[in-house]
Amino acid sequence: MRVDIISIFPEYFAPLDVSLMGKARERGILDIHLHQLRDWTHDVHKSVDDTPYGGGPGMVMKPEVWGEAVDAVIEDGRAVFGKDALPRLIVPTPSGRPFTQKVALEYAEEPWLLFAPARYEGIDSRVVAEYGERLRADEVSIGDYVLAGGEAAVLVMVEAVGRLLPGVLGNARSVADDSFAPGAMANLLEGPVYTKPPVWRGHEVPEVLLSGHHGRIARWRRDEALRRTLARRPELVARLDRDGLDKHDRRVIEEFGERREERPEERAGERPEERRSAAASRTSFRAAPEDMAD
Ligand code: JD8
Repeated sequence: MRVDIISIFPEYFAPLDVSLMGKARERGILDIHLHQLRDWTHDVHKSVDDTPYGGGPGMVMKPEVWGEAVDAVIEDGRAVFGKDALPRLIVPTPSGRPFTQKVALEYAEEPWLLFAPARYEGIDSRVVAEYGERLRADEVSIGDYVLAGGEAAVLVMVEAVGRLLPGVLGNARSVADDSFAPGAMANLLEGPVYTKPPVWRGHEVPEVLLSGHHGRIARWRRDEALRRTLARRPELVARLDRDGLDKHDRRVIEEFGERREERPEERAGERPEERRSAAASRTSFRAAPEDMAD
């Protein structure tokens, strides 16, 4: 996969030289090109921003500079992909569509991504409009908090996509096991993990994990993942497809609800919306009569 990144802080992407992404580049699986946006300015101050039309705080990034930069980088890539090739343009912005594991899996199928991280108040909106007529241009957000610029979001997305590329992750872990990945544990949070020693500062590793009984271990891990998801992300449980839940799952969800009712102190740190949605997820999973059999 080819990845181009245009930024006024290309040095921000030094982390892509190390660890998993660094190895993916060494192996030629990931081909990352960094570009300094100011290389497409023509004034002595290398200006990339100007005051916002309509007034208001801050500065907006100039369309002409981004236009020249994106056009030049597309020409670069066409030397590799062919004269009509076009990248998928990805513009991080707090007002973008959520970047999710599903979007990461989609991007991992692309041969060529072009990231346009901005600064200031963002890029003149005509740039995305202009390129949106010629290629797939996505405005995406990595989360409901405000960053100072798009670079950190690009780092997040390149790692989330890069680790999905064939040959990047050792076989120690397959992406199929990821939280939020399609499949059995889809949309369940990872459960707790442990390694040696069996006792640390008086804290013991759960006995079942030392039992060697793979069936019980798998069951325990699923239960823990369910409980953690119910406690921290009940809206994800509500999204679980009911047919993917077995009788035991439904009982775990039921008991979680009961325990909450019995021990409201457990809910001490719980935010009202968590309380409400936990209640919601419980009712929608009220155990079916056949579950209560034994
Ligand atoms: C790109 C400029 C800063 C944003 C005025 C603060 C993504 N999840 C996310 N949070 N924030 C961003 C993000 C913030 C950015 C830019 C992405 C470019 N800023 C601006 C508007 C308000 N400042 C993001 N993805």
